[in-house]
Amino acid sequence: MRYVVELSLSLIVALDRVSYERAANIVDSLCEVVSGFKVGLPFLLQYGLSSLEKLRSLCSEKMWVADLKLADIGYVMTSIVELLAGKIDAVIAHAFVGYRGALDELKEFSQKLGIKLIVVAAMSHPGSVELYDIVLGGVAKIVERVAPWGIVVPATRPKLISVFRKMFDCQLALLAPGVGVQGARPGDAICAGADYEIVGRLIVNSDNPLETAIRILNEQQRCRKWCEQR
Ligand code: NUP
Repeated sequence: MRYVVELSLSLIVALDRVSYERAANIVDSLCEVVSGFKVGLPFLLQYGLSSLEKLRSLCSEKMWVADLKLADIGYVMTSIVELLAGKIDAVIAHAFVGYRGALDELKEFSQKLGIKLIVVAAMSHPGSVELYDIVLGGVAKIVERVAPWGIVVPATRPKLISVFRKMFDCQLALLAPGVGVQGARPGDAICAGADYEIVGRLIVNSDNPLETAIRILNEQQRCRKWCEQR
């Protein structure tokens, strides 16, 4: 894979509605060029935790994110994470449940297990502006208090990514979904300060996932250079 070694890998592939066989092919062929893979309820409810373990074994050196968007009391969120121990590297939770009795317990528990905590700071779909953006200050305070490994920010609204990047500087990783089908162009979120772009359907439903992934990485690289020169 010589033609990608020069590229920094800022891509996480979301495996949502995809057959196990296709997911396995994608994981196998993209392992070298991505930072990680993300699975959520569509995959886990259909194929189960044992399939996740099998899939992960095809590319265990990369980051595996469980996107369950946990939003519950601490006791329940930690019970869920306990079931994922050893099977994933990171877990996504919502911010709006707050710190005390929720994210405080989740942070402590996931840290003990060596699982990275990622908190949703704002979402990529249009309805996110109906609530998340209105309470941005409150969400930011919760994020600051939790001090997670990373936050989810919308690739569809790069200005918001820049706001969070300024707010948190280099203290957290910024992961941006919304590229492709949801409308954001590959590289735009990187330009705004995101560390990773999360891409699902654009790659998963393409005729040649590897080629598409490499095109996205090239685009990210081009944007990175262009942004640095601005
Ligand atoms: O705000 C968010 N938007 C979003 O799309 C937070 C997310 N975690 N996601 C996830 O990113 C979503 O659950 C899906 O797995 C992926 C985007 O998929 P696609 O639109 O690239 O197919």
